[in-house]
Amino acid sequence: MAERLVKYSRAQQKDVQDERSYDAQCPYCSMQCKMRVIEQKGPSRTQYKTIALDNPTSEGRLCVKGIHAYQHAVHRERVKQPLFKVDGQFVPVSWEFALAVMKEKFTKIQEEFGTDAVSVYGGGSLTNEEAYLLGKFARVALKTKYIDYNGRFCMSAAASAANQAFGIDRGLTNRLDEIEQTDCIILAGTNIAECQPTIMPYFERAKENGTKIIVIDPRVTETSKMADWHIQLKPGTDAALANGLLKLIIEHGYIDEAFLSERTTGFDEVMDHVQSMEIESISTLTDVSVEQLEKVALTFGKAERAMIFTARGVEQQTDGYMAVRNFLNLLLATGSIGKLGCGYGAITGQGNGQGGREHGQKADQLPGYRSIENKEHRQYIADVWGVNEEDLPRKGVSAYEMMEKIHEGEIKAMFIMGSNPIVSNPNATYVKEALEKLSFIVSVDMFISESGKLADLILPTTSYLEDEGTMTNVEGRVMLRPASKEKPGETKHDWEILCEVAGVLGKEKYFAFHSAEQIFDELRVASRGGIADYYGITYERLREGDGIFWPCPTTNHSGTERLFEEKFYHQDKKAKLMAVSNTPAKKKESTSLEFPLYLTTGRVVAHYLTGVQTRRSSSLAARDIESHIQIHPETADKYGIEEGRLVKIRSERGEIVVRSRFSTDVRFDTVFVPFHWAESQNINDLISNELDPTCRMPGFKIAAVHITMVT
Ligand SMILES: Nc1nc2c(c(=O)[nH]1)N[C@H]1C(S)=C(S)[C@@H](COP(=O)(O)OP(=O)(O)OC[C@H]3O[C@@H](n4cnc5c(=O)[nH]c(N)nc54)[C@H](O)[C@@H]3O)O[C@H]1N2
Ligand SMILES: Nc1nc2c(c(=O)[nH]1)N[C@H]1C(S)=C(S)[C@@H](COP(=O)(O)OP(=O)(O)OC[C@H]3O[C@@H](n4cnc5c(=O)[nH]c(N)nc54)[C@H](O)[C@@H]3O)O[C@H]1N2
Ligand code: SF4
Ligand SMILES: [Mo]
Repeated sequence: MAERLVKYSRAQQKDVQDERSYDAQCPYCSMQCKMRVIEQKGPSRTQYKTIALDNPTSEGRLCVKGIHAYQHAVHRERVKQPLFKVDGQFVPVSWEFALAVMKEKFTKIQEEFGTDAVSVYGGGSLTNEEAYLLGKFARVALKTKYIDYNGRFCMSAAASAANQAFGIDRGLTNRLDEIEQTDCIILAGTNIAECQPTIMPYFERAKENGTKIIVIDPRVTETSKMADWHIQLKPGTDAALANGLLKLIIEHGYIDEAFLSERTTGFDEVMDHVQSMEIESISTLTDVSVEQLEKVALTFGKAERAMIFTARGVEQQTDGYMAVRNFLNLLLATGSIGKLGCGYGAITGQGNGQGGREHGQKADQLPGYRSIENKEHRQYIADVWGVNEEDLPRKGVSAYEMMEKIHEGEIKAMFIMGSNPIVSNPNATYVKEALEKLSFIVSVDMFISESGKLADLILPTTSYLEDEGTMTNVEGRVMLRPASKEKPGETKHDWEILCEVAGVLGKEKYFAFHSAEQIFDELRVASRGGIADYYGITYERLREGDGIFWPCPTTNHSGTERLFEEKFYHQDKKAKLMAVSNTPAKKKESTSLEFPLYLTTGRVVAHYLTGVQTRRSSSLAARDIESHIQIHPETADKYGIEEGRLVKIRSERGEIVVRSRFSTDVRFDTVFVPFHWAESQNINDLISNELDPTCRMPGFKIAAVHITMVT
């Protein structure tokens, strides 16, 4: 689709004295739709318009969030000067003062309690350059092992499953346009219609071509409405469901024996495991009839080409890693990978959720998806950074576990860049208490978020319209986000802030960068030879084209669009299957007399994550001004709840109050609450602290709750 023309009325034209346009990428989800924001200054007011720009991923589309994204960027509540808390109140201070405070605090705390007493908490909205620099900042400037980021709550289950099964973790193994060339698609726990709206036409075109679509979700959603089969399973039972499908596929002889023997290991064990199971007991566990399981298994098994996509519904569980592994078993057993129209997609969430998990923000990771516990990897990165290998810290702990380390007294300070932990972590009351215990918090943000309110120092950063850098989108395509709007007030880019703080800590020589491109050039070298190899990608190439898929090892390599055509990334070049239990070793929370309903949490189309940005957008806030509980009318009736009334939801951890919204789209035994609101509507006050033992993902998608109407 070409750029759309913007039409103005005559009155509007008269009012416009100065018009400027800024090309950018949407600050929200992983589609990274390209856009142009047009600013028109008149004598009485400034108005903005957003138009879509063409590119091969979003094909010139924007969703409602993208269209209105400028509203938070130009919002009057943007922080434009460093703020320092004095007697409980934030007062504006100079950058010199802010830097001096950080120097003093970090130095004192580290002298007294050791270098690990200062922690770093990052985010998937940061550009690749900033995510890379934040990892380097933690290891070289602060020398702390405690760094992790919000992607732990997002991509960690899918990432660890793909790493173990394939030896590499790139969200999509194929270009998006291959979706139109497949015969059958499973969408498990993903509500793309609300969460990546501009991806929908790929699936709609597939459907027009006759592709069968199977959606697995306990709720009817805008996504499930396009399905041929909607499996409305009981929350938390995806691992068992995949076992049922595997069992039936094996029984009907739909497995690809040649592929299994040449390109994989572990199938025999999976076969023995699922053959020992009763399909009826899987049906009872998942609450999906044997007939439905049969129909889906036949549709998937018969398809010549098939794809599976998972997202947080499957992954944000305390057995998320296992559940994803089982969907990968299904894909591998049928040989549906490494070929046209065959592949896997973990639909990445945040704008740079892909790049953000490759360059070293993770507790156990160095750039290029290297391991911080691997001697060779450590040596390589130490050489790139010009430091001694022995001086690099070892691995730390996951995001939520850092909160536990605060309670245990090991962590005394936190440097937060691009996250709002007290709203997005599970067991939120405990997390808030953790932040309150810290002796020093810095929040680098565009706004004073709920977590920012607890900070001692707020450092004002730039928005997507102002900050240039690369983002790796849902496809694994690295794209250059241009930014042309001048920085408002005294804001600085995240990367500039990191360089300046490192400078006052005496580490300026390791952070002597003057542009995002210079940082990217170091990142290229740091990633060279690693799994996520960006060496061949340059700003020049990105400026000229439509982005490049990693791995891209040399500057004349055209990028890797489809993975696994010849090999998987394990040493033996084979993919690994693994037997998965129907239920995790440690049982998930289940309903009881006291807590009779399942709570699941997620998103609505108009709001983004903890809502710090979208709640400040008047057009988006107008669509959903507050949180709600989606509840079946019959369930509501049973618990004496009326439509549109305030409902108290209680779990073992806490309680919140939100308004009821009746809907037959949700199961009788389940309620759904979005997580975009804070304080008395913070649903994470109800979520447990149990983590997946492999990837440390919390179980955001399941809790047992009790509900009552607030009279
Ligand atoms: N509008 C909007 N878009 C976004 C975001 C946003 O906040 N708002 N956030 C972005 C980010 S960071 C992410 S990670 C993605 C998330 O994208 P998604 O994972 O698609 O979004 P969710 O709403 O969290 O969950 C998806 C679905 O999982 C279902 N579900 C719940 N429990 C289960 C279960 O046990 N099994 C199965 N199979 N399904 C279950 C829910 O009913 C829900 O419809 O979206 C990105 N896009
Ligand atoms: N119950 C429940 N909880 C969940 C989830 C769920 O489905 N259910 N989903 C989880 C998932 S998938 C995710 S990704 C997390 C997200 O959790 P968070 O990281 O807490 O979410 P955000 O709202 O994106 O917080 C980002 C903060 O950074 C700021 N910001 C945005 N862009 C930038 C930038 O470029 N630089 C800087 N310095 N700051 C920036 C924003 O203003 C905001 O204050 O939440 C998780 N929590
Ligand atoms: S939120 Fe996602 S789909 Fe919507 S405009 Fe932004 S990048 Fe595109
Ligand atoms: Mo996410």
